[in-house]
Amino acid sequence: MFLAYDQGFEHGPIEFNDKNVDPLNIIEIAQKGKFTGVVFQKGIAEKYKKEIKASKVPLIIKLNGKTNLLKGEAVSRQECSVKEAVKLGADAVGYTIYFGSKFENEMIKEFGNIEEEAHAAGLAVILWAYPRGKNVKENGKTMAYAARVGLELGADVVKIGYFGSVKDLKWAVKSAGRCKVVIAGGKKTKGMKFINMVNDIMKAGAAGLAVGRNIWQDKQPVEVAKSVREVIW
Ligand code: FBP
Repeated sequence: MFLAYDQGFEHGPIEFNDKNVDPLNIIEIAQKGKFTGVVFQKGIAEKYKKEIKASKVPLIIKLNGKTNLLKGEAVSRQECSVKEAVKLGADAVGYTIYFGSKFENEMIKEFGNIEEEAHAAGLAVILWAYPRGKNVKENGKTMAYAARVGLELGADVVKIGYFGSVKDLKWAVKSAGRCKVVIAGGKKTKGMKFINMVNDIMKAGAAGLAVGRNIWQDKQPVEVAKSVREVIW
């Protein structure tokens, strides 16, 4: 149950309100919501190190990122080293690959090096696996492919999207073998939609979630986290 908070980088502060724009608010939600990991970029991990440590929530540092001001083929390059993540107290590192982008080979290469270095340092490795590019559709089928490549590249956990089919997700989970599958949340939804999705993905055999907006954009984030926990455990 990972709380993702790299959207300020990926989408911009347009995602935030007065409260959740503050990383301290997210650290508090992660702690009170009993998340098993919180995802930050290195800048937040460094500036809020003391509070993150005190929260005792395991830290996942995202090693690459891109803004959505960049148009064209999807590419996200490494901007934080494994060494820096270790220094900042990370328990795991995360990295996004856009499979099918014309730059996928560069991202695969970077991830290959990260995986070796992180495992040698005793960190877990999480792959954000998104099929994305001019000629690629992001759907249940391509997600299974992305999940499989996660296993083959040595990720411990692969994070993929969910497109509404339990059957497709079951196949993605099977394709990922011993690499655990977690699901991204997407845009904030209303009513029970999010919790119903959590139900579905657990039925499909996913290990859990790595979500952001459906938690911290809610008026009662800790309550939503509790409902999620009740489904997962
Ligand atoms: P959300 O649950 O808020 O969608 O977060 C999951 C996540 O993978 C984030 O870690 C990341 O910032 C974002 O989605 C990227 O979304 P996209 O690539 O669709 O813009």
